[in-house]
Amino acid sequence: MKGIFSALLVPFDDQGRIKEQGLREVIRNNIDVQQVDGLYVNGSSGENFMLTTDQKKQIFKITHEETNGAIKLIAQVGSINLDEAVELGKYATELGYDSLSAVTPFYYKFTFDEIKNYYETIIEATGNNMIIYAIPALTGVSMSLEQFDVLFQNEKVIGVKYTDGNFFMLERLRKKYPNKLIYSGFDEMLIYGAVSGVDGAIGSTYNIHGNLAKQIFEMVEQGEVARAYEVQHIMNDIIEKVLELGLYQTLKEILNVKGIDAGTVKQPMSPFDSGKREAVEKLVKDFNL
Ligand code: NGF
Repeated sequence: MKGIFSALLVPFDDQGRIKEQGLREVIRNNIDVQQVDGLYVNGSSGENFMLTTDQKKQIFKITHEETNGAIKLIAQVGSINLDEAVELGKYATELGYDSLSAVTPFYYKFTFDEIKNYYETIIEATGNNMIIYAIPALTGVSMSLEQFDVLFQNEKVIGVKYTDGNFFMLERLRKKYPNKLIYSGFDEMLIYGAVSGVDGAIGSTYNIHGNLAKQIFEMVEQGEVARAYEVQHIMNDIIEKVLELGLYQTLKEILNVKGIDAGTVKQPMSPFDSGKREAVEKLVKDFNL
């Protein structure tokens, strides 16, 4: 369960339907070209929170089928509809996903006891392992070290996907929990996570440059931090441009330019602005994506 995981992008048509063949192409690119160690399925990058339960199941199924055991699979099943989270957790577990993950429940100001109960309910109903998905910038839920302590007491809680820039907290978690899996969440900060001793990283941009992320990770493991930093500079030149042009739209357009059918994003997100196509073509060419 260690290494670089792409947060899987999901191709949609302009009616918001999943493009199955395109999804298979995006998965193959991750396995064959980016050579990532695993996929994080139905996360933010999969536009999960805009999908129906059936669509989420369809994505779990196609991904499981296409990967066919070649790489590890984490199923993000979190939802503020706990019944849905349990249903998806059971579904992914039956398919054979290596672990579940669930975003901290958001929108309402849930108490910590409610958050704890949410995780325990999914774990008890599925019997599967759980990776906490902490992403305070989007959920507004920022957990303290003491709260992580409580959740980590459950041995089925095997780790955390930590999408935050609080490296003090990351260091504290690493020191206290050498045996829990910690995944770094912000791709543009991968090197800091790697230096802090994370077990892996999960991110959207690895769909287009997972190979660079793997280099950073391996170089840091070999103590070659200066070289790793050079690669992070390259990765961040790409990410900076992607963020400027629109995150998921541009990642998909990069894949489209490369001949992989990544489709478009789902409404209410706006589709890629075709006026920016030339900038994307230049990015693909300049960075040999
Ligand atoms: O897309 C976001 C939103 N974050 C992702 C990642 O942490 C979560 C990150 O890779 C994710 O991809 C998922 O749950 O599916 C960023 O896209 C990347 O660092 C660019 O900022 O915060």
